[in-house]
Amino acid sequence: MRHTTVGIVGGGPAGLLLARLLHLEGIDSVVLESRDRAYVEQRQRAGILEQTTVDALRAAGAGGRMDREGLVHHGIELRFDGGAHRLDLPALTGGRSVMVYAQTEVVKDLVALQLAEGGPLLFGAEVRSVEGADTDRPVVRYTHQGREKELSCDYVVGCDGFHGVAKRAVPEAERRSYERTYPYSWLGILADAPPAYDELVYAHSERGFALASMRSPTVSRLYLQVPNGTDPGDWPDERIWAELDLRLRADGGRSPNRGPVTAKSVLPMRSHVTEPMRWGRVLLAGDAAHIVPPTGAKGLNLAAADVLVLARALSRRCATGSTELLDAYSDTCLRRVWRAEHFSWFMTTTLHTEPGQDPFRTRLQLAQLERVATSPHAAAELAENYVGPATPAGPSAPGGR
Ligand code: RFL
Ligand code: PHB
Repeated sequence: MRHTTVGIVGGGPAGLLLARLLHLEGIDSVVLESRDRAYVEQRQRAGILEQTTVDALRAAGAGGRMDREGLVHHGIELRFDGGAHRLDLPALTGGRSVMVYAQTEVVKDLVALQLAEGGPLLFGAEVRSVEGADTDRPVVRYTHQGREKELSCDYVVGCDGFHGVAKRAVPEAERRSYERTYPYSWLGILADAPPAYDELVYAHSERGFALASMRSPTVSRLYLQVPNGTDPGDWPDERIWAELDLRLRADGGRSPNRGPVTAKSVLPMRSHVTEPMRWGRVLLAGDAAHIVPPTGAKGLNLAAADVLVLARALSRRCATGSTELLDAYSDTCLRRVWRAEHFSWFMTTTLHTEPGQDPFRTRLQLAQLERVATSPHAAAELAENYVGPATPAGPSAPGGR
């Protein structure tokens, strides 16, 4: 049976970044990804990177194209009640900003690096189970090219997303799940149209939430709140543009620029945390352990934050034999996870309109948004959460091992 130091289940951003950080520490790993390369590289998802994620990608040697093509954003706009309010992120957070650089591009950069200089990254390798979490040699069972295979590991990291199998390595009696679903989804489109706004626009409206984001100076990414169970086929392009106009246009404001729609999909909204994030020699990272609704732009950033803590902990373990950081891994990550869960829930419930929402709730939402627009303290609270913590989490942050 093949053996590796760290078996990584899932080749999304969490798994790929972990493999890269371990490689730079001289720790070998194998990444097993069930999908093919094209699918993983084209999956439309996150767009906003916090500073610590940007720093992590640079430290991983994956920052070259990001620094050339990524768009640094110093503000976001909140639209509500017919008006618009800009949050100046650096002014409110002591100089921090975010970067717009799509997850698809992060994944492409990390895949290219891994294939060029890293350990094995197997596409089409579907993990069936992770066994022996409480032994010294956990085993990953997977199927590749029609054959059943096994990988013996010193540690296994489950980076296999919300529907992954790795979390089942934590005995059911010991696993705690916390979950919230929301009575609405997002319809997301990509359009070949220059973004009409310089910064992201988050719009509250009684017709439902809308978000104007971007992928590049020529590609817009736009979202509309829609009912759960919506069929994208019920939303021809013309209907989408008309609805975006109604929701995004503040008093005297501009409509989004229109252009050919190149992708259209509906995504449900969910909050979820699985605890603990470690059982024996199996550790969970990213969406495998926690999901946030996308309104706070936290999912990818949490995945990167977990992986930074984990790479440092595994590196300490390999260099010194100490399991101190590994022992602290779950608690260390969960502090940041729950902060992000709260922020994502807050942004979601403040900006969306529930089906049949009563006017009282709408007035509460507007009062909260008004508070952010008029109180520097409330604005700073939102901005700090949006740009994320200044340093990576962890007992030894920011850096030393
Ligand atoms: P992923 O990306 O889901 O990757 C998991 C990988 O594991 C593979 N896999 C398996 N492989 C082998 N064997 C198995 N049995 C396997 N089961 C699964 C899968 O094929 C996949 O490749 O999780 P990861 O790496 O933890 O990364 C998490 C992020 O993808 C996610 O949190 C973000 O995309 C969330 N998110 C956003 N996050 C942000 O930080 N900023 C944003 O602006 C933002 N916007 C978004 C988002 C997520 C969205 N959707 C679609 C949920 C916008 C959207 C619309
Ligand atoms: C995106 O660009 O896809 C995006 C940006 C901000 C969010 C969610 C998604 O809050």
